[in-house]
Parts: sequence; C-alpha cells; structure tokens
Amino acid sequence: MSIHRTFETAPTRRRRTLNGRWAFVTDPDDEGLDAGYHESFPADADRIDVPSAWNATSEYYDHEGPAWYRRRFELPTGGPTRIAFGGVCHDATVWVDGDRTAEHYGGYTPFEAVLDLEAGDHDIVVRADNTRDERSIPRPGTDWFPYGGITREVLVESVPEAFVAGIEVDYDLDSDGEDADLTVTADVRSLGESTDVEVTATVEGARGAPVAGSGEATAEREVSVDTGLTSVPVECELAVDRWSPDDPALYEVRVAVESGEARDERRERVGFRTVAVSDRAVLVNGDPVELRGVNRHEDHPEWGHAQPLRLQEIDLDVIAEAGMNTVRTSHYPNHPRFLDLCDERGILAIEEIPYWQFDAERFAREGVLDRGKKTLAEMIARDHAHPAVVAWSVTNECANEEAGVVEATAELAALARDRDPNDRPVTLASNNYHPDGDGTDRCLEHVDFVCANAYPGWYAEGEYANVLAAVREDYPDKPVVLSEFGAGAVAGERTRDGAKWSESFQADFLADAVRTARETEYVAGFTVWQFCDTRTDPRNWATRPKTKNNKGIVDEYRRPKEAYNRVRDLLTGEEGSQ
Ligand code: ADA
Repeated sequence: MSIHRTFETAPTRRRRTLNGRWAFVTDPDDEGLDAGYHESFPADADRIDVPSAWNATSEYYDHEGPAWYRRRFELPTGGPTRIAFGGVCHDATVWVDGDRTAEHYGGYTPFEAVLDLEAGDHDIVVRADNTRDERSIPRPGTDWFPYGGITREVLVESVPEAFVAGIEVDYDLDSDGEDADLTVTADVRSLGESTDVEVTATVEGARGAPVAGSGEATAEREVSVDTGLTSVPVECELAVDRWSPDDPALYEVRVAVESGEARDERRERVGFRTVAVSDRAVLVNGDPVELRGVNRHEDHPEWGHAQPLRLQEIDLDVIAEAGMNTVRTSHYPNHPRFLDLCDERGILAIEEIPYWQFDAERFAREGVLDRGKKTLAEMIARDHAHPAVVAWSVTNECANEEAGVVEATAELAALARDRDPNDRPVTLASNNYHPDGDGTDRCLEHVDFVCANAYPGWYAEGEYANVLAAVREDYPDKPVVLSEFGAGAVAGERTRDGAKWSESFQADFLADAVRTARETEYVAGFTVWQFCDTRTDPRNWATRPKTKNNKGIVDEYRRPKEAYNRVRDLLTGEEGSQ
C-alpha cells in the first residue's frame, strides 16, 4: 500500500517519500524571498515533521504567514524525477537546487514538478504561506482553522521518459447495471522527442479491498506521442459487480505505458455505480438512499489538517457506529486516502471547495474566481474515480442573493459538470432559508439538489419544518438535504435543566431536527453540524467557548457527547427500547 492511498498507485516506479524531519523557519515579516532563503537557508532553523500543520504545534500555534522548509534528498540514479506534493497550505513555492520549480495556490489539492536530475544529493526548499487576505481562499474570518504547512505527503520518484501523468475513468453502465463500457484515458507525458508507445488499460477486482469486484478486461493501443502531454483514450467492456453502500465492490484500473524497454504503470481504483436525483431523493443505482451523516473538518488538536491513517479510520468507525452513511467534507477537498476508506466502507461523500461565505465583491477581486475554479478542477481530476463521492459542492453560505454570486455559481456548476466524466450531481450549501436569511436563493437554480444550512433554535428563533418548507416552495422539483444544523455543547457540561451549551440541550435539539428531516418526504437526508469539536480563530470567534466550534457530536478527541448516543440510538432503532 502506498503511504498516501490505501492501495499501490505506481508499482514500477522507484519511489520514496520526503516525509520526516525538515528544517523549518517562520518568516513573519516576509523577508525570506529577498534574503534568498532558497539559496541560503537560515542556519538557526528549527526542525518540523512533514506532513504536519505548524499551527498544531505549541511553538507555532498562532503563526499565520509565510514559513520555509528545507531538506536534502539523495537520488541513487539520475533521470526524470517527479516530485509530488499532496497538499501545501495554502500558497506554495518550491525550489530544487536553488531553481524555482513549482508554484501552487490552494492547500487541499495536489501539485507536482517533473525535473531531469542527476544522481546524488539535491536540495529542496518550500515556502508555504497561510496568510488570509482579500484574495485568499479560504477568506479571513472563517469559523474553522486553515492550518499552515506541508500538510500532506511529499513523494519523489523516478519516471521513464514517457510516463502516465494522469488517469481519467469514464464509464456507462447498461440499464440493469451488469455491464460497463469503459473509457480509460491515460494522460501520457513524454519528455523526449516524438516516440511510439503502447498504452494498456487493465481492469480487475481490486486486490486488498474488503470487497473486490469480479470480472476483468484489458485493452491496448499503440500511439505516437510528442513532447508534452497526450491524452490516449483506451476503451473496454466488462461484466461488473456494482458498487453500493451495502456492497462496496471495487476494481483496480491499471494503466501501463511502454516505450522500448521502459515501462511505467499507474493505478487508480473505481467502483461502478450511478448517481442521480429524483424530486425527493438522491438515487444510487436508481434506488433512493437516505443520506444520514455529518459534516467533518480535517481537524484534531495534535494534527490539524495533517491526519494520519489511524485517525481517518477511527473517524469513519465512529460515524458508521452511529448508523450514518455520509460525510460532507466541509469545507474543502479531503485527503484522498480518507476517500479511499469511504470507498471501501460504502460511506458516501459530498466534496466541497473552500468558498466559505464569499460575497460578490470578494468573488470579483482579481484571480479569486480563477483560483476557486482551479481548485474545483483539481479536486475533480483527483477524486472523480471514487464511487463514494456522490456530489460536488461548489460553495458554502455565500451571499447568494447578489447577482455576482449567482454568476460565479453558474460558472462553477458548469465547470463541475464539464470536468466530471461520471456526471455527478452538483450542489451548494445555502443559508438563505435560515430564519434570518435573505429568502429565495437563485444560485440553487444551477444545482441538482439543495443543501440547506440552518440553525433555528440556536442562532435565531424558528422551526426546521418551516425552513424546509420555504426551500420546497421555491424548488418543488429538487430534493433537499438538511446539510447543516446544530447546537453547541461544551463537552462534559451537564446541567439539571438542560441549559444551552449543555450536552443534553444539544442531544434534544439534534434529535428533534433529525426527526423533522426524516419525517419530511422531500428531504433526501441530513448532515449534522458537526462531527467533532474544531478549532476556530479567537480573533473572529471570541464568543466560542474554549475557542472551539463546540457543535461536535464527539469532542476534539472523538469522545462521544450525549448527542452522539442519542442520534445513534435514533438511527439504529434503539431509541425508546431502554
Ligand atoms: C455555518 C458554517 C459552518 C459553521 C456553522 C456554525 O453554517 O457553514 O462552517 O461555522 O455555521 O457553527 O455556526
């Protein structure tokens, strides 16, 4: 298994990770560029782990701004070398041996550089910047903590002159879902002159997955590729076992590029299923599936965004044990290994990009829409093969009553549809129907189902039933997911009368809202705000007890609150049985 996924992704490549200790220095006055840290790194630098989030350490707990990383690595043989970053929060610049080799904006999606390097020692320097300003995504003032750092894995691997730079998996299932027509598109990147390559795509049951599908197919093509990227579609057909939440059958797609003696192979994993919507439900393989779930941040006091595999597994255990089947990855693309685990366990995911509470003025600033579009395209390119991902969410609680936001939303929704070969539904989270909201939400015209965020009874007076009815009145043909609802509870706070901030207040509140959602026929499901207590920013959220968003149904260390047990009993049918 690869370190960054739950399956092997590039078996032919000599690969190593650059995870481990790097030299590290913060740069609060942003002097490093002028001082040339990429050429002469400060001698008194500290050391830090990669991957990690510097804001999850006591030394750099509050640092917002640039910071610099450096390490050496040794290559046993020279040649084309791919250096891949899983995620650097949020603005990254990379130098190798003093040369600027990569830049990337957006902390939650990957990027890479391919260089021709000689055998021997090399020096890599990264500048990571988590400054939030008028053009940043996320924006300043988020009610969550955009940790800084190299928060996901760094890989270095040798590749041949012609190699698989990317894989797109597009398929159609026949009407009874037993046969799949597949187009596997290999993005072949060639560093040399025009050359002939043979591209082979093989599909077969995923080794090592809890449920491996049966049936297999292979197809190949010979093509001539020029220097740069060439997309090579390879088509095949096979009889398949469908993926479903109850029976999550997975397949491995192996793409090999051969040129002379050289062979490169890269793998992706896929599950065959359809996703669509009716006027009241999300349909997986044509059947309505009640979405029962949580909103989950990649947050933990020790790790922040840089979550180890074990924590990802624990979180999914906790979610599944509550009788839940859905995660909204509020509010950004999650680690792809977390989505691998969702695929394996039959947990559904709604994946989002970090347009959190943007208004038209912010969208209109130079580069802001392009940055978000790039993140959306990168997320879809990275995650479209995951059967668990059932929808793309393009915004959260933006000022949807403003014309500029409606225009931006239309562009984002169109881009998601254009880029996703599997035609998933597109959604967004609207709070216009919150009792204090602005009413009719025209952005929702551009999505397939409505995600409604509302906190009646917490931030405002009101009833969930009325919020849902107001959405339905405007969009009678679209299913509604109650995508955020919740109440704060300080873990351990118990009062005789169940006062606000106590665990019992939260438990009663959530049980009522979940019942209302489940009793409303056009409601396709619900995702509780939120899975665990999360860090927030005292500068903006001084009113949050313990500087946390305390609406978790488990605390920050995943210890269940009363609400967790209550919701679990509701969903697993044990409520009232004691
Ligand atoms: C919003 C927002 C969440 C969180 C929540 C809350 O709905 O989308 O990120 O801030 O409110 O707890 O108030």
